[in-house]
Amino acid sequence: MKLYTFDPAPNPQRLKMFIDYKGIELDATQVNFPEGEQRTDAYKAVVPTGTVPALVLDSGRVLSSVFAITQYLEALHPDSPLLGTSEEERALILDWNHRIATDVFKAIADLFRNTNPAFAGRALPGTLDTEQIPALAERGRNQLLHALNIMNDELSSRDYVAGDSFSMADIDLLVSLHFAGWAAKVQPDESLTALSDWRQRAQAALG
Ligand SMILES: N[C@@H](CCC(=O)N[C@@H](CS)C(=O)NCC(=O)O)C(=O)O
Repeated sequence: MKLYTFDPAPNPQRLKMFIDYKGIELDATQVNFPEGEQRTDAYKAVVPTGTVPALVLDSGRVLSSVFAITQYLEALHPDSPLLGTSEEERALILDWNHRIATDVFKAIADLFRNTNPAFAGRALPGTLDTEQIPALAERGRNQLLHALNIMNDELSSRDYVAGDSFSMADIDLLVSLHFAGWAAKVQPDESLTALSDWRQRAQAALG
C-alpha cells in the first residue's frame, strides 16, 4: 500500500499523529501542495478526489478519508489502540470523530477557505471549483466559538474527549485547535480552563 499525503495540512496531520503514535511504517509520498500537485490530472488519475491524505491499497482501491484510513490501519495494527477496545468505546470515539469534524474542523475550514485569497475560486477542497462566500466565514466563526464552549463543558467532567483514555477523538481536537490558531486566528478564550487543561494532558499523552 502507498500513502499520498502532505504532512503540514490539517487532515494529513490527523493521520500522521495516528501513525506516529502507533509506530506504523508506511511507504509515503509527499504531494507538492504548494504547487497544486493534488489538482493535476496525474494525481487525480490515482486519487480521484484530488485530496490528501489517500491510501492506495494493494488491490488498487483508494481510501480517501482519515476515518477510513485509520479504521483500516487500526485493524492491521491493533497495538496502542486509538479507536476504542469495547463496543461502547468504539461508538463514542466515532461519535466524537464525527462531531469534531462537522462542528469544529468544518467551521474552521469554512472560515479559512472563504476568506483567504489563496482559495479564491476554490473555496472547497477537492475537484469542484467554487467561489468564496464571506457569510460562510462569519457562520464558521460563530459555529467554532460555540463548539469550543461545548468542548469545554464536556471536558470539565472527564480526562479525554471520548472517555478515560486518549483516542483519535483527542487527536482530532488537538489538530483542530492548532488549525484554528493559524488558519482562523482563533484561540480558545482563557475562561475555557477545562479545554486548556485537556490540551496539555492530550499533548502529553501524544508524547
Ligand atoms: N474527507 C477527507 C478530507 C481531505 C481534505 O479535505 N484534505 C485537504 C487537505 S487538509 C485537501 O486535500 N485539500 C485539497 C485542496 O485544497 O486542493 C479526509 O477525511 O481526509
